[in-house]
Amino acid sequence: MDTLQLKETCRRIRLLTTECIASRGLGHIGGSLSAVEALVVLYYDVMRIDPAFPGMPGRDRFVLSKGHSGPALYAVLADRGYFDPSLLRTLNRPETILPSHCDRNRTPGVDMTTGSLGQGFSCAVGLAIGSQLQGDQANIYAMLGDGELQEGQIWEAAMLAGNRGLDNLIALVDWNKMQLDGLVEDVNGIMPLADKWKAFNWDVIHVPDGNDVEQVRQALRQARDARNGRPKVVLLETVKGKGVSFAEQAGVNSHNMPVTEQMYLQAVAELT
Ligand SMILES: Cc1ncc(C[n+]2csc(CCOP(=O)(O)OP(=O)(O)O)c2C)c(N)n1
Ligand SMILES: [Mg+2]
Repeated sequence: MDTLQLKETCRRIRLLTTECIASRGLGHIGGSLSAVEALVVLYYDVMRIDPAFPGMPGRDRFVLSKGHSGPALYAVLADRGYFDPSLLRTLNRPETILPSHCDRNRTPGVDMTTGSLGQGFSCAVGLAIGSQLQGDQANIYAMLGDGELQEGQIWEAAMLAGNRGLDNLIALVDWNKMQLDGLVEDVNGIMPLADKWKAFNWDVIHVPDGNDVEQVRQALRQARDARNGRPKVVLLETVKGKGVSFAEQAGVNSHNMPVTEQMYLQAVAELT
């Protein structure tokens, strides 16, 4: 896909994500929209996957450790052909295959059940070790929230991955500077972020604009192609609520906010 096609895909994914959340009336729109470029680059450019064969042995895996951003992943999976996009309007309803947080037993294409912050990343480290033991060539990608980095379990997993030199593991941090009810630096700061990862024996790739598909693509390809005995972390500076004005303007309040059908139509008008 060229840059224009990737940008067009991001626009479509933002609409599908907003539609999905609007069908339920509220949801985690801020952290879903900030992650769109990274998800699109992974699923349309970087990962070795086959939507017709979600369980393909040796495929690359993706763990959305910030599992509350499920709607953005569901939009990508539907758009990629894992399931019918009309199901996006069943978010979090009884019997749905799309719970608000990711569940690998319910949704085709979801590789790990997540939602309890911190835990998904440990599972990703386990997948990376498992892949190496089996001798396949898979890469394991895990997306973490910047607020999620306050979880102690993240650093236990990071330490193990660094010590084991898991060069098939690529972490992405959706560094939108905000968590549930405040700025990350006000609540429990994570700076100096790059130095922390380096101290755990990780290679760090900094992306100044994590909502620029071309910057994200270059960083993720670089991380994927460097099998140098060290895990990689891609720090993506993003904007919470990116691309939909009411979410972007809500800032911290976009974390889990009401989204009506009328607001969805407003997003359609903005993004069309
Ligand atoms: C262990 C745990 N504690 C609390 C929560 C509730 N919770 C859901 S999202 C969130 C804030 C996460 O912030 P961040 O990781 O920055 O996510 P983003 O900004 O990308 O939405 C919290 C506290 C949770 N899901 N799991
Ligand atoms: Mg955040």
